[in-house]
Amino acid sequence: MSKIAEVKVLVETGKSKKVAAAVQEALDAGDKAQDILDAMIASMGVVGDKFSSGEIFVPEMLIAAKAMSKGVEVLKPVMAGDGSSSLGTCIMGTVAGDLHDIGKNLVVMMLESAGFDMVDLGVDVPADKFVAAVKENDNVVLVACSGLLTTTMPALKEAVQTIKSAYPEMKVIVGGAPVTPEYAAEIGADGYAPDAGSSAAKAKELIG
Ligand code: B1M
Repeated sequence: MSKIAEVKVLVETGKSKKVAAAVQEALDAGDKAQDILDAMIASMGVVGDKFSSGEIFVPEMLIAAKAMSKGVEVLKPVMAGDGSSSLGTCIMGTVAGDLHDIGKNLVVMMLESAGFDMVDLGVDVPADKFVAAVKENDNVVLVACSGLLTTTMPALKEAVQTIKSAYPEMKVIVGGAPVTPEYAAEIGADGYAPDAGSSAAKAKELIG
């Protein structure tokens, strides 16, 4: 089995103690960080499908998520830039009622490597907390909101609208599996990105 295939199985089966070493071995064997990341994201898709079909339950999803996070930690220094240039501060969080953080963490990593100073508010972030963070931090040029559940799409809308009503000129980017470009536009976001990689280019474009 290739090292990447091994990483994929370890994430799918939630072997968090073994994932970091396997990711490091894949890197040492010459596999690209992006390919390893793509394999882990695909694993989470498999985990989600198994959850949908009733084959596994929330605890197994959680264990797989922990395993993926261990793998991402190893990739982080490899994928991150030198962070020497600052494009300004970006506030990021997963919206209220939503506990999914892997996608958010990947976006944080990519925006950081693109040159943003990231303030990560974590998960389950109420709309007002985004606004407070804009107020409390220097040189905020962007707010990034992540939402993974169809049930938290209204919270995403509330976050965007609350930020925009407090700071009409503030650029807001949104994303997450159920979010579409059309929905992003409908709720008043300035930008949308389908994945962490494209979020960096979109964020830079937004702050112009
Ligand atoms: Co949950 N979960 N989950 N879950 N979970 C999903 C999302 C689900 C699709 C699974 C399924 O049913 N197939 C489903 C949502 C269905 C829906 O609403 N359409 C679901 C459900 C139903 C639930 C619960 C309700 C289950 C329950 O309790 N009955 C519950 C809700 C809890 C809550 O949030 N209140 C729940 C709980 C959990 C765990 C806590 C157990 C765990 C999360 C742990 C954690 O994050 N630390 C979990 C997990 C692991 C998943 C799956 C399996 C994996 C999520 C993930 O990390 N994917 C997921 C199934 C799936 O994704 N296929 C599922 C990998 C990650 C890299 O992708 O987050 O999509 P993603 O991020 C992508 C893009 O979306 C984008 O970039 C990333 C890729 O580069 N992106 C952005 C994300 N944010 C962005 C922001 C941007 C731009 C791009 O700009 C700002």
